[in-house]
Amino acid sequence: MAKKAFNIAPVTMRSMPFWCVGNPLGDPFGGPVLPKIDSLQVAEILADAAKDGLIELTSFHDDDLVAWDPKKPNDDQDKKSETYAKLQAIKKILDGAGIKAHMATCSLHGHPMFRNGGVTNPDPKIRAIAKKKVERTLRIGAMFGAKYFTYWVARDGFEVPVAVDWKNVYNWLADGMNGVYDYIKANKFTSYVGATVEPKPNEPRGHMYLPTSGHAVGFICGKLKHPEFFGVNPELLQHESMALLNAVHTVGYLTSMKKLFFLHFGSQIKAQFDNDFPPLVGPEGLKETVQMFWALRKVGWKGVVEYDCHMLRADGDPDDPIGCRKAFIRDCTRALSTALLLADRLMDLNTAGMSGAEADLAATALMCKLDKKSVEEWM
Ligand code: XUL
Ligand code: MN
Repeated sequence: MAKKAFNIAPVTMRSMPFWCVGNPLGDPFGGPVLPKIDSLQVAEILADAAKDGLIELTSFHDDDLVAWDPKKPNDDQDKKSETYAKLQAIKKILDGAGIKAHMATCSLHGHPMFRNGGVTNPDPKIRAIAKKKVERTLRIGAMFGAKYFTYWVARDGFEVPVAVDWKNVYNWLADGMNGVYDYIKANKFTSYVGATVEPKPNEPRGHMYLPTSGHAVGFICGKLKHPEFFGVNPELLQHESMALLNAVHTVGYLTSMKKLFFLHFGSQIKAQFDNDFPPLVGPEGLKETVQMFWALRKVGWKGVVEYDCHMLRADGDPDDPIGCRKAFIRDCTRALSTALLLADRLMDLNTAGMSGAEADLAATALMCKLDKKSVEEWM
């Protein structure tokens, strides 16, 4: 019997990006634990996960699929190129497993030429190259039927405030985003229903130009020519927790502003570097994660949850680099279902007449299925 399509409120579909599966688990203090695998192998792993009913969608950076050569900005359009052949081969694998592309994002962080920014680079020549790279990514996204283009702040940021051209920097950023809209429309790329900003407070830069969801919404509404086309994909718990913000607050704000387009999902220790722990993994965040899904259901939001995390470096198994990657996908989906089940227990929460402390304890008791009597017996 065919497995029922996944759709458990508020999550309509689950997406696993290429870069999370391909991640070889290096960090600033040690090299990769796993061999880097080719994008065709990543596609095969994703295809197996889809066949096992664990995911429905995927996403990618341009560089996750095919190499980029700035001297060949249009190689994706050349049907005789290696790039074109590889993109088609990846597409065949994904199509065969019924995996659709959720979003495409442009890597403006990997190449050293973008070390001082992509679309906000003070050098107009680098900004022009970044624009071409974004356009190539938009074409690749269209080839895969991507619904969103995502801009995450990447290296658009600074360490030295007095070195920033504050008069122009947000105009350059707006030019970059307006260019995305114009290119999609000029080329009639109908798969795109919108574009998103993914805010992050720091890392890789000391400070990034759109550090929080609040900054992103203000920028979209205040500076872009087509604010209705743009929304936010916050990365929760990670990016907002790095700035000590709360995920329930973030989704409450973004849904109220009608700007929550989809979620990036993982786990995080507050105020640390971007942990990108798998969802619910790590010492913190169970309550916040569950209450985030509770809040999303309460406000009636429905949408895609995209894992954006990697397996713990300690869990990487160099002797089984494919198997541990498959286990990682299963763990992410198991964690999401765990959070959704726990959030479901909160739906009957009625805090009328309770103090704040009573409401919080009642929510925890409900989440943990503890009845009042058993708790009182242990008091
Ligand atoms: C970085 C991050 C990115 C974006 C896509 O912290 O989250 O992976 O989601 O580039
Ligand atoms: Mn992300």
